[in-house]
Amino acid sequence: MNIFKHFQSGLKKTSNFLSTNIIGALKSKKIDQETLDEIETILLSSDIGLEVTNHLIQKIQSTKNFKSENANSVLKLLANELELILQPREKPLLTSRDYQPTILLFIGVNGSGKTTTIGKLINIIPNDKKILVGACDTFRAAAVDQLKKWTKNQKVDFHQGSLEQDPASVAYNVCQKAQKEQYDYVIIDTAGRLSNNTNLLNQLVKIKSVISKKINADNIKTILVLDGTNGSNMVNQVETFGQSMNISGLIITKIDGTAKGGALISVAKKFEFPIHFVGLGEKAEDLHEFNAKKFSHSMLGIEE
Ligand SMILES: Nc1nc2c(ncn2[C@@H]2O[C@H](COP(=O)(O)OP(=O)(O)OP(=O)(O)O)[C@@H](O)[C@H]2O)c(=O)[nH]1
Ligand SMILES: [Mg+2]
Repeated sequence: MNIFKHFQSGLKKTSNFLSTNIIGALKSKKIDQETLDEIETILLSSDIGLEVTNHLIQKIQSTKNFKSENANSVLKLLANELELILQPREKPLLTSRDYQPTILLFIGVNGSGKTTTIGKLINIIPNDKKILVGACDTFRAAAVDQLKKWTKNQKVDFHQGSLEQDPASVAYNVCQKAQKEQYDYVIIDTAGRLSNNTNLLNQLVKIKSVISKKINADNIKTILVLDGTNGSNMVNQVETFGQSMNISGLIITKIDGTAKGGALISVAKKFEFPIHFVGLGEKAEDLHEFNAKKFSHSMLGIEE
């Protein structure tokens, strides 16, 4: 399957919702105020957000000569506009300039997809890179096992502490090992489930501060993983984590599980953080580098 097909299939729920309803709204009608109102409601229902929705409606309004049979040109116009908004968020997570070791610290709320995304990412990093995965979710044995399983399948090295060991001390040991044994990438998984947000954030701040004692801040990338099915709640999560942690970029998962894929656009509009990857399914091959064109066009169910 080519990459565009992966995006199309991952965004099927959103594109079915958007294209079916927009085509329906345009059927046998000129584009009058009633049609525009209908399209506005559809766009808002996909969590695209008010600001972007208003912008899109204005664009449709200012483009004359749309006839009733021209639903496809409306969808194309919307896709092109969304692509322009998303374009600045494209930025690869890994670059040829990455230092040895580069630390990828994964953070995010419980169940957002951190551990699964790390498993998928290992699959993508070129084979000539030496990778060490550190399990800093020391609160649950199952969390360590879940991560270990991904690394075993893909032959990368794995470091775990003892159960309930301070996650920050595990992170410290992982960084020490990586420096000594010259790893290219260190991927650190953290727990999302703590008794409350303050505890979670304090824990993450501590992990990062301990890592910073060993590794230059420029070589630490803090990746916030967001669950795409959380819709506009993702915006709150970026704000909350952003207050305590210096976020380098985002990964948005479970796009395949929602008809509200438009929420990614709200996030892209509100924050300048790069969106490195999107999760389009549960399997190892379902993590894809974020691509504005493929995302926007697949979202509206049209060819590139
Ligand atoms: N459909 C789909 N499911 C996903 C995707 N990414 C993760 N999941 C599923 O989401 C669930 C939670 O994922 P985890 O990776 O365990 O989440 P986590 O952030 O590590 O959770 P905690 O360790 O509890 O903080 C699992 O069942 C994953 O298979 C995705 O892109 N698509
Ligand atoms: Mg986990």
